[in-house]
Amino acid sequence: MDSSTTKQLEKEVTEAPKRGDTAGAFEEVKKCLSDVENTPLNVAITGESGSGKSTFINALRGLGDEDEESAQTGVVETTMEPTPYPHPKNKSVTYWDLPGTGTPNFKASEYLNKVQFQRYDFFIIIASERFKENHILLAEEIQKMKKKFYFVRSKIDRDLRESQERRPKTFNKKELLDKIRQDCFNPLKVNINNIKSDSVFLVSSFQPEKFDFSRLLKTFEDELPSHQRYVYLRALPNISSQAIQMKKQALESVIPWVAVQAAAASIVPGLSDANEILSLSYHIQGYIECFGLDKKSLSNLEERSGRSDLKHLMKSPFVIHEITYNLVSGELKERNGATYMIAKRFFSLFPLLSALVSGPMSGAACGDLLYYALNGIAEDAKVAPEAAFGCSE
Ligand SMILES: Nc1nc2c(ncn2[C@@H]2O[C@H](COP(=O)(O)OP(=O)(O)O)[C@@H](O)[C@H]2O)c(=O)[nH]1
Ligand SMILES: [Mg+2]
Repeated sequence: MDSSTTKQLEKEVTEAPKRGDTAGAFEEVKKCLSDVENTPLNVAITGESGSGKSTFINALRGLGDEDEESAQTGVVETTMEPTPYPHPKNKSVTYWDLPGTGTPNFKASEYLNKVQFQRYDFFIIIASERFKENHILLAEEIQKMKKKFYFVRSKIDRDLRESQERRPKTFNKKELLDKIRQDCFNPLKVNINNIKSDSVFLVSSFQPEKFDFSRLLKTFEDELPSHQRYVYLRALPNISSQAIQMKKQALESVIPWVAVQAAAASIVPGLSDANEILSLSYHIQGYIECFGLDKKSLSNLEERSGRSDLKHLMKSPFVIHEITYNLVSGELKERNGATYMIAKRFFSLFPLLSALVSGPMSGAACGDLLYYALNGIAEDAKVAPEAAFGCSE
């Protein structure tokens, strides 16, 4: 959650109770959380037909070519319209597959108008060989429109493989990658103002755990406006333990607020204790989906990786079992002893609210359960990159 939202919330929850409006303060927390979770993020992916746009979009969405919701790959593009691909678990994040740029008489400004450039928060320009004039024209035009763009050189695995096959004696991976990077960067450097050499990313959508894919994901995070960072991070694919860690930290940052909101259920008139458990269950289920550990995603991963043992490697009770009322209330009771550990941190953040939410299930107890659940779920998620790509990094 960005700092201005946090400040606004803190102000509201400090002042509302003074007006005798505790329920109003909790409403405000609820509204802010919902705004943060529903902030739209639209990313445009453009480049020539066949350059690997659709495959890259699937990798960003954590999907394989054969998953149900994946974009079709290896097909001739028939549409001249942008195609939206919402993130399967975070519907406010949408990746847009734009029509190919490789047409003769390509006019960047016409193209951008046609695809409604205002709609996108930033652009990814993909090429599977060198960047050409059309790519540069497009970047210049995007720059004029004060939007950000990133150059992605796709199919790096293929370059390495082919080079190794053709020149097995002299093959040098680092030299080849440096050469590709330079070849990509040189024409851009001449034409595009202020472009830096690290703004070209070498990726393989078949092996996103390798090359520059992780650096690309981190760069998006660093350069996004803070109010969009949370939805972006929640939607990260599990390609590495670094990506899993980034996602975990984002979810962790809102736990105090989620916990306060959950615990508030027992003191807001008209709501009962049961709402507390339901609210906690809802958020824990959200973590499971976010990390792709729900039944369907896990089965897909097992199928893709040809491994049938993944479910047995899971340790978190929330991943192993169905998330039921009894499971969550049982874990909450069991965890109560540990509450003191986080209570300090929690109370120091929200002295006023925590004092208010000190019923049988305090805000601190709810927060503790959420930290515990998130931790275990993120740990279990680390099997995903290993299973999908055969290595943990
Ligand atoms: N080796 C390799 N092939 C890729 C990669 N990305 C895409 N491809 C292949 O390139 C072809 C075109 O990919 P696609 O994503 O459909 O391109 P689009 O037309 O730009 O959407 C397909 O056969 C893909 O399997 C990659 O990272 N590595
Ligand atoms: Mg395509």
